[in-house]
Amino acid sequence: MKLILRWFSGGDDSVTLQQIKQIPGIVGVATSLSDVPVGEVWPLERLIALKEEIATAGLEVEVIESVNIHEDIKKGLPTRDRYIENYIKTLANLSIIEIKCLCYNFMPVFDWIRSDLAFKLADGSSVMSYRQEEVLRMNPLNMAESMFSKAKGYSLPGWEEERLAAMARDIEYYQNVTVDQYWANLQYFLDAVLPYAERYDIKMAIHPDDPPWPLFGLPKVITNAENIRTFLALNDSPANGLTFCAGSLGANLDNDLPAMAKEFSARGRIPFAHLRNIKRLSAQDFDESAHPNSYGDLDLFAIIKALHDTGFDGYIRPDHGRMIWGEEARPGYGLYDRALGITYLYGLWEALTKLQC
Ligand SMILES: [Mn+2]
Repeated sequence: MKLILRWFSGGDDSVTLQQIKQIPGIVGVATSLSDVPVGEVWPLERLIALKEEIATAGLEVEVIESVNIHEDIKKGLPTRDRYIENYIKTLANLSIIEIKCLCYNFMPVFDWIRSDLAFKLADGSSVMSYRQEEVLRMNPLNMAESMFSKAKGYSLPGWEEERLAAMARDIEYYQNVTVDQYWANLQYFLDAVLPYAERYDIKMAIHPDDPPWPLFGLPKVITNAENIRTFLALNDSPANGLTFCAGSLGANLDNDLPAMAKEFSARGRIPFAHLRNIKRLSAQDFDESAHPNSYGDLDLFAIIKALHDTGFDGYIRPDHGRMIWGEEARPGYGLYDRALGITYLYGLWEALTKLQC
């Protein structure tokens, strides 16, 4: 098991590699080249420079998060083959800098959604929050504007500008795409890419839909245990895996996270885990919360135990954190609370390891 932190390259992060290196237990970062337009090949020379920059700080980079998937692939358009070809070329370049795991998602149009990126709690900390009614009230295009205006000038992962321009047209398009067609489009992508991922020794790790339910008539597929089984059955390659995001999957009350972690980790299909907690306010409303069990509704201990018991040897990151101690940073990605969160996870893992001996 390796503990890592997400870090945004190219001067787009308030947190430095040196600060990350000082957090106990952390061996590396998950990062990306977020300025490469979706669908284009990631240039090898830039990847080599990125790896060097991270290595100079004494850290590893074995996880990329994310290489986003062009909308034409998700729509199943004839033009998808060109973008899939580029994706495979990017995989080849990633293998040269020895990337072992690639997190991606297959969410149509929008990436993750929150109604507030800095919701104030009584203790003065702020968190990202989700209120279903507020999201439904917002015209989807207003939502993009609202996400940008609350991002404090930082780019938001998954909310790339070139993607937003076509948003209205895309939402319209998906109204006529059935869930079955959407699964077929995902399978087409997997069948094309996974043989190369295997050859390059890169585990593909799909991120669940966040939140894990349909919105604005858009198909959502990576939402619960049954759908994840369907996903894994689309292609049996050992490179076909899941980013087990506790916060995303945990927003659905019906998801039994420890059982899911156990099942999919035992099958060797969880190369990467995002472990964070949420406080549920109702079936479709929640606040992100501090990591320890008593601060949220998810049993992080039981989840990490399920991973530990099944011989998990992938990567874990604390995912998002609250904003505390007056920190100014990209929403969800400050230094302080993620450092607290990862130290908690590190402690749980150490205790489980010692109890086993
Ligand atoms: Mn996540």
